[in-house]
Amino acid sequence: MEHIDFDPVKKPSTLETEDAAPERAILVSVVLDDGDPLDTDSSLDELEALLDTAGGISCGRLIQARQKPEHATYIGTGKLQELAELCLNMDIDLVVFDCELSPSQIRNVESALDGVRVIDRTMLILDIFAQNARTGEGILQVAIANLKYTLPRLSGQGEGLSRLGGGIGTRGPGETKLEVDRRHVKRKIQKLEEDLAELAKKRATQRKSREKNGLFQIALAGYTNAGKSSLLNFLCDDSILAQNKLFATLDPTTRRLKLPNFGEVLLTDTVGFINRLPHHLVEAFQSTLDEVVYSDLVLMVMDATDPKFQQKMHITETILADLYEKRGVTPPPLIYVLNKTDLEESRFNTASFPKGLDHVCISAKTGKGGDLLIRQIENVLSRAKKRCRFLFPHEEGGKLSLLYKTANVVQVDYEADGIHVEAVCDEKTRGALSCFLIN
Ligand SMILES: Nc1nc2c(ncn2[C@@H]2O[C@H](COP(=O)(O)OP(=O)(O)OP(=O)(O)O)[C@@H](O)[C@H]2O)c(=O)[nH]1
Ligand SMILES: [Mg+2]
Repeated sequence: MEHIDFDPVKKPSTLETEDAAPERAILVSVVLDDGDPLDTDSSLDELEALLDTAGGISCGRLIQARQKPEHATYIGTGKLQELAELCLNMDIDLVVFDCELSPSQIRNVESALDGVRVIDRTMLILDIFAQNARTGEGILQVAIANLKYTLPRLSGQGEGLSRLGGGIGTRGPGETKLEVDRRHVKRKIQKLEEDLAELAKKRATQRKSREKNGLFQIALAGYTNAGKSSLLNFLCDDSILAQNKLFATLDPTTRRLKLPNFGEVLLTDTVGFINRLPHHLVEAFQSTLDEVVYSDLVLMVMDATDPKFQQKMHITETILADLYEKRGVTPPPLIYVLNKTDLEESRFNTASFPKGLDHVCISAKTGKGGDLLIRQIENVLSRAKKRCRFLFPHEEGGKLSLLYKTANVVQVDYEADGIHVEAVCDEKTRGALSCFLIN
């Protein structure tokens, strides 16, 4: 891969300060009646956890109820004044808005705050992703999301800065600095996207070859910090990074897992979800999210101790449904995995979980419920696709077309006794061709 110059996105962590002391921040929220699944306090709790993950500390919260945001500054003038005083009195470095701000809103609020930086929820999430990206693919994905976020905001540098020179003579047809910058960023995005497409192609090929080998693919999905990586570690006896930080995992990790009554399968851990996940990130992470979309079974891992359990379950389901729809695939079967049930606080959510849904209560930490989960996985997979061998008499060769249409044909051998076929197929196809099945 050609060397990529990350200049326009090479910003150090937003929250890094020179003396390495954590930045002191105030969180700001405007309560709007916009149907957000998380209430203001829970959303701010989440913002505080994001800030903590990024290395900052929350020193206070400022909440304002409004029918709609103030156009210029998001919060009203009185609140802005209050915020300025708080910042001054509490020695604040940073203000984080729990929403998406326009460039001019950021500029206007900053100019009222005298040296305090202002960022929004998306910038904070992008910052954490930038800190946590490890592999080439992760770094590319974050770089693209960052640039796409930056592009419409380039105008935010102000007319004076954006224009070459400025003043008489610069207002004619020629190209403004802003246009040059935009074109530069667009070209960067295009280049990065080409590189990413190469990696995505490789990933798709790998997935196809795993499919061809007849290995089932199970994906761990769910809210960030639910315990997906811990569950992979428990099931596969591994030690990938699991920690009480948000978005600890960005890059998919795949491990082999031997199911006692089923054989070997592949288990993939991937990036977690969050409320109002920036859509540039979802787009950029499409190729890693495809590990979930094209799996044979999804384990939806949930933190059963979370007071906002139901809401987060809904958020996760919505994100998954969007991904399936975008790719035009039928959703794979799903098992709800209620994790952290070693903790007392999980009681309420496990007891009140809807009866009709396939679910298992486990603890990735203690291993409690692990056997049950394995059995449940085996049940679902046996109902799904299986690697089978068929023997068709030569005169029934036409039946092969059904297999080609509905199954993954792994191997075909024309022998004296008939056509030997190995294929991975679902229950329906197995049923239709059951008289040709061998073993
Ligand atoms: N008590 C308890 N803690 C758990 C359990 N499973 C995970 N944890 C803790 O929950 C935190 C998050 O776990 P991870 O496995 O990193 O969660 P994740 O879903 O992979 O999170 P991201 O990759 O950041 O999206 C860690 O501090 C784990 O130790 C559990 O069953 N019981
Ligand atoms: Mg993880």
